[in-house]
Amino acid sequence: PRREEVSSSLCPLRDLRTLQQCDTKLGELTFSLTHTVLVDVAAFNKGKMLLAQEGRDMWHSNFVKMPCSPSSFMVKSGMMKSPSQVKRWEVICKQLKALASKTEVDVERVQEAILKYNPKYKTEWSFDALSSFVQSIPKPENYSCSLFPKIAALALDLPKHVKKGIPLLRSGQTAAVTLSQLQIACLLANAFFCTFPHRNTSKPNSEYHGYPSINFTSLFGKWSQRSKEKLRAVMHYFKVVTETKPKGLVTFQRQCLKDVDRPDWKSCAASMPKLHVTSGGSIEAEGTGLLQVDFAACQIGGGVLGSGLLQEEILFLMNPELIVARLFTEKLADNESLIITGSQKFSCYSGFRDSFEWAGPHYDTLKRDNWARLERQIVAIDALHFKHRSEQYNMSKINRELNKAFCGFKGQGHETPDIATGKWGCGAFNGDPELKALIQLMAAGKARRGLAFFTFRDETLKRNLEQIYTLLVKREITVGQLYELLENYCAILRAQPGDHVDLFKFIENTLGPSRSLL
Ligand code: AR6
Repeated sequence: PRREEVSSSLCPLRDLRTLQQCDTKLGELTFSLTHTVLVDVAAFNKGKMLLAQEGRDMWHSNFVKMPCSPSSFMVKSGMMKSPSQVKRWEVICKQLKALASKTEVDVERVQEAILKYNPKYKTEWSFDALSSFVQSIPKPENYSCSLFPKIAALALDLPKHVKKGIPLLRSGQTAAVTLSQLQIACLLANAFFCTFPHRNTSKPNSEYHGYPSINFTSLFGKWSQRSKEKLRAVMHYFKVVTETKPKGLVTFQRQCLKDVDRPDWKSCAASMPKLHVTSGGSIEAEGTGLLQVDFAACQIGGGVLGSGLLQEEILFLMNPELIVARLFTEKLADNESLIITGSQKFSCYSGFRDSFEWAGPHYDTLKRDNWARLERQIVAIDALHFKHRSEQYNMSKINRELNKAFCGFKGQGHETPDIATGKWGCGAFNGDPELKALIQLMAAGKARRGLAFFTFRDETLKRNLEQIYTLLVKREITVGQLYELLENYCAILRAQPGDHVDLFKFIENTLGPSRSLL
């Protein structure tokens, strides 16, 4: 009986509000100074037609420098002639057309093509992983060599599909970009063939220093079990989008929490939000329809094009359209988040890290909103990375995490879905799951949104979180009061560094155990 009473303040998953249940009052598709739409808005509103919005090339520091820009040049040295400047896109076209005209090409040809317009990297770039991948897949299910020409053809269509400049989502700005899934596929096909100019180095003084990498070269180099499974997911995506043109739109919105909007946490009178806790399931499956938290790196997508294979990288591999965010999203600052609406899930997986495996296709059955976006919303928030666990029990760090989570959770004026999250910042980033759970509860409380918390098989955390939440609710603790409890907790840890008490224990000791409530 006690157990039942303890869980009584928790809510079942079905009581949380999904995107499908929200009246978002979208209206017609519109663009604005801070929302760039890369499809023709009039044609879309008339008949849901997805045509590229006319525009001009923007070889400019506020825009993505495009591979097909007439301003993109490279030096070509001929055997007999002295070096001369040529339009880079002409070289790219020549190479990709040669690939696209074949029914099958091998990895050596792909490599040769890529290096023709990236000659500087001839000795640096390896294609070991890509060729081992192709060799490792048994013949009947090995479609790679016939897929390369199709990816090349898709990449070549860039000037046809993307005519308007793609603005960079820069730090300090709240701004959004909406593109069609076909435009994304075409951009990713270009990333696959490493055509994006000025994006191959991240040296401190380089132009795109504050941006994640986008050309796929780092995925092709070092062979490992991880790279094999990653390439399976990526190739599957290209197989699907080259067979059937995807039909919707996706919006990427950078949200910046201005100083004036920063909550005064200590005086916040909001109560605890609705909470569902489960040790089974995952954010991306059972959390479908909720705002799904991406346990992000400040460089969006983290190590997805390298060797990383944690929650964020797996999410990006299952929904590869998310990878395009790397093209235009500057590193997230402490007060920023990125919200992605409408991305499609193409694959399923099993395992995590080294046990990760691509587990086959996923067929999305989600409905689309008025803007033809699949009803899936993901928010990228990057937690702090603590080298030493003790660093996190510090109010300036806690404030940073509260504001970061709030920046991801705060709505945009209309009805919003509740949130699916879990041990944000508690794996690679070494956070304390108890502290991070409370921080997320507080941010959700302030944003007036419920939480579904997936502990990812952590039974102890599930039990303890249920218990502490019940205590907080029964004692009618507000977000501000919980903030004060955290202040006291940090003060005690500072005063008695050797004497670590768990956070939940400390709260129970302070408020009196939930048992006394029953
Ligand atoms: N659903 C719910 N919980 C999950 C899931 C899932 N699908 N996957 C993992 N977990 P981690 P971080 C749990 O380490 O500490 C990436 O490289 C699981 O218990 O991915 O914020 C990013 O790019 C796991 O231990 O998040 C960043 O660089 C815990 O969530 C960095 O990792 C934390 O997952 C972020 O690290």
